[in-house]
Amino acid sequence: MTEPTTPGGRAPSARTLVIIPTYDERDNLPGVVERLLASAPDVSVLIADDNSPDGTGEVADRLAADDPRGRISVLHRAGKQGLGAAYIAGFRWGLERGYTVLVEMDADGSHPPERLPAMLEAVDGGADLAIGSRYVPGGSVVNWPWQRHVISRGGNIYSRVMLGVGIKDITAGYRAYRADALAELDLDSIESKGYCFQIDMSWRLLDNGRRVVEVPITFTERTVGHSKMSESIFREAAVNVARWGWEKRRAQLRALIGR
Ligand SMILES: Nc1nc2c(ncn2[C@@H]2O[C@H](COP(=O)(O)OP(=O)(O)OP(=O)(O)O)[C@@H](O)[C@H]2O)c(=O)[nH]1
Ligand SMILES: [Mg+2]
Repeated sequence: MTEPTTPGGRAPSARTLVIIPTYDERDNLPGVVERLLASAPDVSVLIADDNSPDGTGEVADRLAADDPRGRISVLHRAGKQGLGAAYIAGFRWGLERGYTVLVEMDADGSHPPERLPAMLEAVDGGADLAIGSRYVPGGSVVNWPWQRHVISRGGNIYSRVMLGVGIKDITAGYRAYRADALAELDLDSIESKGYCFQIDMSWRLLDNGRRVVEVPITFTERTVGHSKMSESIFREAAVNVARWGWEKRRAQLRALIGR
């Protein structure tokens, strides 16, 4: 197989930035960063902290200062503005600095850093977006009560039907993007805040004809800290997905009847 290369002739993942958004993750962040750099020693890390009240920002600064290879940077943001906004800021930071692959990873340990090499391999093999997926063969979820399974599975089926796409885990937040696929998006126009952001991003990439591949992961629910999932985040996803699906079908219908 001929592997796609960057202009310098290297594999796309040669310059990878892993963005970790944090809000009150003081006790989780050090372990995740340690596991990440053990699994993928050549990546750079950007911690995007929204001025966490629990002092995660200072923990991040310490991690950055202590890394002898200077692989860790910290983006201190003024206050809590949601996951989507933190990632958009991280994408911009990475694109400005010439990274060729940008990764989304939670700070709570749910996204196994040990699977990052497999995801980067998928990008090097031609994927524009590699999703760390719970719902393809080999993927799984550990430590969820049955209600969470129902909500997550239901959300994915709802999105698949509404949008008419084949991605099994479209709400997943563990992802590796090729920079050029991100660079062609209008990042200013992305307003999704919660996990709707993940659906929004997938939808935009597919609309641009980009290739999405799912890589199985074992997702483990956090054991420390608390969830930032809320009813408003849930509602945002439900309403937006219905709207995008409707707009797509209306456009298809218009094309069909020639107006
Ligand atoms: N910078 C920033 N990070 C956030 C914000 N909200 C959530 N995060 C981070 O985004 C990641 C995912 O958030 P979680 O609270 O774990 O959301 P979840 O995975 O749906 O819920 P859990 O069941 O608790 O795992 C974590 O690393 C959070 O710290 C925010 O407003 N700003
Ligand atoms: Mg989580």
